[in-house]
Amino acid sequence: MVKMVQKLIERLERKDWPEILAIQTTALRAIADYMRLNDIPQVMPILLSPITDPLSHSVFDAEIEYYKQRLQLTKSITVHKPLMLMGALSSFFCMSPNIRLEKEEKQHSRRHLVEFTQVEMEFKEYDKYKFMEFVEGLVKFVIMRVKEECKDELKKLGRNLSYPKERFPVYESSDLEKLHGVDFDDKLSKLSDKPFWILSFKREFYDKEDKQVKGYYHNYDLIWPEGFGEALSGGEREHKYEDVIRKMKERKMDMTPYEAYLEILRSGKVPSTAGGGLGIERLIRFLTGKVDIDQITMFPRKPGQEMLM
Ligand code: ASN
Repeated sequence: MVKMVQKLIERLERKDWPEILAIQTTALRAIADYMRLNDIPQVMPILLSPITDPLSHSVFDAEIEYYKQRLQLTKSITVHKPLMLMGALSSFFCMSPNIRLEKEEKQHSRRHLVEFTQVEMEFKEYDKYKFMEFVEGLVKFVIMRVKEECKDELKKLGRNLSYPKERFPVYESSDLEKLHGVDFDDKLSKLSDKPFWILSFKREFYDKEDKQVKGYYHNYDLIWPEGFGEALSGGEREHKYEDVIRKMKERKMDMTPYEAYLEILRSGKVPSTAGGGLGIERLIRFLTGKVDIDQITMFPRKPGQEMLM
């Protein structure tokens, strides 16, 4: 314990917090400005709900009981997002805190925290290409601002951040897997000097599967270059009741907690949408050039690690 406290003291006393936090402040302001310029309103996050993102990998549930109701701490608000576009809103963004009690095998990934925030975005009637174009604009805007406004901080951190001028390359996951094996995203990230997209991953029930080609998903990941790995994931959404039921059955999900959600879908009033979530801590790690995500958070929150504070 004494040793762990000593390490925490050393972390809190580190000299580079002003630079890291100046870059973070600039990036957060750039995100808000870009959204405002594009007329995209900000909604407040949801922290508790009977349902949350089931995720496509296994984590421990973070549940509480409140007046005999089981409520989950948010893993992501992805299931909620399309419902927020049923009325007059055509898009929104949200700084959404997520709790994912990851298994300890993720401890050394250098990009997983059990508590993090993502910029969630969702757009009515968008397809994947329109969404990807929007995100590229956002990423370029943020990098430009940080390069302009944080020259001294980047220099002090020894970070040579380059501005990606061209459109980001787009790859199919199946092609990359043939070339690089299962961890193709990390391998290509190490070989790349600009962000890139990967299309089609078999994932949660809510990402749209092609009507003709079974197993082809209209979803995407944005990957940071220089080995920083996954930046954003998202997709076009299943919004039709029958498709969602079918996919929940295929995934052998317990539908009981989803009763209200399914009833809303059954009304046929949920529009077709596309969206995604960009990890804030992963963005700051990339911008600051810190090897480990743990270096940009003051209090450690790594999978499987004891939290002191
Ligand atoms: N929020 C992401 C999305 O919009 C998914 C995720 O966080 N698992 O698709």
